[in-house]
Amino acid sequence: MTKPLLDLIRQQKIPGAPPVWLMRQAGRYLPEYRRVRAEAGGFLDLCYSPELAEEVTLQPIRRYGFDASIVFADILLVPHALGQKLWFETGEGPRLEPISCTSDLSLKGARAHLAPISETLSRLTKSLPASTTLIGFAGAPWTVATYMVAGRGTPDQAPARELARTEPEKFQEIIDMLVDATVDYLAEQISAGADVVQLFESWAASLQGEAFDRWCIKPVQAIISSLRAKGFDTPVIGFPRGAQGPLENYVRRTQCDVLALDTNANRQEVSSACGPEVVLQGNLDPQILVAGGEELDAAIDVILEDFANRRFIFNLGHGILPETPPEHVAQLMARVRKAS
Ligand code: 1CP
Repeated sequence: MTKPLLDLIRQQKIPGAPPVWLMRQAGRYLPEYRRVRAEAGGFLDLCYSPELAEEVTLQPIRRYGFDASIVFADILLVPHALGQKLWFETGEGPRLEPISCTSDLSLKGARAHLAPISETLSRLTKSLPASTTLIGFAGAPWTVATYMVAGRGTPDQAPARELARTEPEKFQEIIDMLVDATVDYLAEQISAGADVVQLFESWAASLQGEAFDRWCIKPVQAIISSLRAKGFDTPVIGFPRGAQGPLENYVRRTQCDVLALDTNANRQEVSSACGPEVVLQGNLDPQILVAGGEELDAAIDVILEDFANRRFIFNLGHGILPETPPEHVAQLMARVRKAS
């Protein structure tokens, strides 16, 4: 049995209907997720319970038959594994005890701390349909560091940008530690069965020029080259959301295999700038998925047309919104699968 999404990345063939999955395809828009989440107690309990995390990972696959499944976890488990305090405020989101250097952090216990996520992946290799590609993931270092330094999500990432500007050596130590932890974490995920891994750079937009190069490109480049040096040829999806510079430059420098486009990326421009060896992923506006109806069908058709002559993976430009009606996801699947 072959895996259409993995095959698409590995081979140079353009298929009829593109493979499809959606960022945040497991989550609050699904009633069956909300039930398991309530049973688990807290969000972190869910992430660290392989049996429950396996179940919520499988839920959207059962419902919609996506071509890929992304392991249920969170990008903030890495700082947690390094020893930073992490908790989720109900209705608000993640909170960390802010740090400005690595002195209270350590790589030592990280692998053992993150072992439940590998266990979830290993269970999924047995429970997923044979045609479903299994995706592992981590946050890219800059994005994870923005949460570590601010202690929470911020609109402009000011605390991390400030630290990077005023104390670059200290900030570099945080980034270097994240690079090491992420290489180890992804290597464990691949060994446990991940076919592909995605690096989420959700806050690429707040850095420009040299800062973008130093804090976004170089760490991702270091992660990918370390994985290759360890003998892993697993495809890597890069997702520099809102990145200002030319995206073909990001691909060339980081050596990611797939470039995930955010909602605002210009498909035709990126498509002509990136060679045929680059697989693109994206980029339906999650708001249009909430809207549904003819507007959704039309938006899907434009994406299919823009990418018709190249290898691409259908996805959203960012995660599914919690208010998304589940039947709109079924509508999307029917529309994308009908393409040929
Ligand atoms: O049940 C709940 O209330 C928790 C909501 C939730 C979920 C379902 C959070 C909290 N994380 C997740 C799972 C998750 N997070 C997955 C796996 C599920 C899937 O995709 O099917 C993944 C890949 C992530 C990645 C993630 N976490 C990112 C990168 C992607 C993105 O959205 O930009 C980021 C920035 C986070 C941090 C985070 N975790 C949760 C929230 C609400 C946030 C954002 C906080 C903020 O910026 O304020």
